[in-house]
Amino acid sequence: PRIVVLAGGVGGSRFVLGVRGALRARGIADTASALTVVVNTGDDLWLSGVRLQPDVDSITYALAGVNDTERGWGRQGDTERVNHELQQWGAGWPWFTLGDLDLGTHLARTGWLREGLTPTHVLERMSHRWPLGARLLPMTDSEVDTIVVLGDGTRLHFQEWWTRHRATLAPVAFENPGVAASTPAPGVVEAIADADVVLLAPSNPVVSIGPILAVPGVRDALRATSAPVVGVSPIIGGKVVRGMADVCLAAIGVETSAAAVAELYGARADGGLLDAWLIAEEDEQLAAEVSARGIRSLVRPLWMTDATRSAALGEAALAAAGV
Ligand code: GDP
Ligand code: FO1
Ligand code: CA
Repeated sequence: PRIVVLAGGVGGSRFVLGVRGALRARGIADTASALTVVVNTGDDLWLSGVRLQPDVDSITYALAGVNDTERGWGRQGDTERVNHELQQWGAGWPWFTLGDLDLGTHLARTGWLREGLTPTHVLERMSHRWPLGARLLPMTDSEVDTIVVLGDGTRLHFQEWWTRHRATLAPVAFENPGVAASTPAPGVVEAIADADVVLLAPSNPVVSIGPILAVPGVRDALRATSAPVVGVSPIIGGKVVRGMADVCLAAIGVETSAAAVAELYGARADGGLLDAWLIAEEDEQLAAEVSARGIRSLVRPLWMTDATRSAALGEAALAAAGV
């Protein structure tokens, strides 16, 4: 089957690993031909002269098996010698760590961008080092870094809000300057149109899936595809599993519940995106509410705590689409 996954960083990479695992369990060896991942680039940033793509790197490292699973970002066993030097110079941000191995990625990427390669081409090039078993596409080749707007009008880069302030400053809006003039990266619309199933990973609906959907043309492609669109809830038992997605949801007036996120994405029959929505066993009581909104709801184990459970979730999402 041809599968497209829309994904952010940690939740996205766990889920993509699960889908790849499900394909392998079905005996599909060439998973890269079957699995396309459209990755959020809304948390990207320039820092100390290099371009960072946190969600792109989280997924790349996770598929390669070289990610730091405890922190949820960066490379396993990384060191911080260069970061220490940068801090001594007063360069970069004191609350933001650039690991030595991770910096190698940023330098390679930035060099290629400077040579004129697009982010799509850079990611294609970076997909050759390890057998990732998936084709990765950035959502767009434009820079559309997320800006967080506070109640007093202060505007700060998403990374400062998220890592320095740990989402403790109440946001009133998330903006992606330039997104209205952006276009989907080459291959994104085509992949969605040609898919047998489109999966919305259990990623942050506001700052991971939100920016992807904000790229003009993506929503239309999702609405137009003949493939079923199946989402997986990032909320389990009324809680974000990890991270601060609840603060993001509150800022846009959405409750932290599996049903409210389904409503945010909307029923396809009703001008929204979803044909089906996977909710956790802990949220079984919400199934009727979701179904009443015209979204087929399926109760499944949603914890991606190990490779076996993640693959089972990947299989459940594919099965929900009948593929
Ligand atoms: P980020 O870009 O690193 O913030 O990661 P994502 O946006 O891809 O995913 C973050 C979201 O993943 C969190 O808000 C959680 O709600 C969700 N998440 C993390 N682990 C799990 C899990 O095991 N199961 C489910 N259903 N959601 C998860
Ligand atoms: N998150 C942190 O909490 N602290 C950091 O110092 C940090 C550094 C970092 C460097 C590269 C990278 O790709 C990601 C990094 N992250 C860090 C994670 C990142 O800020 C966010 O978790 C994501 O952007 C949210 O999806
Ligand atoms: Ca992210």
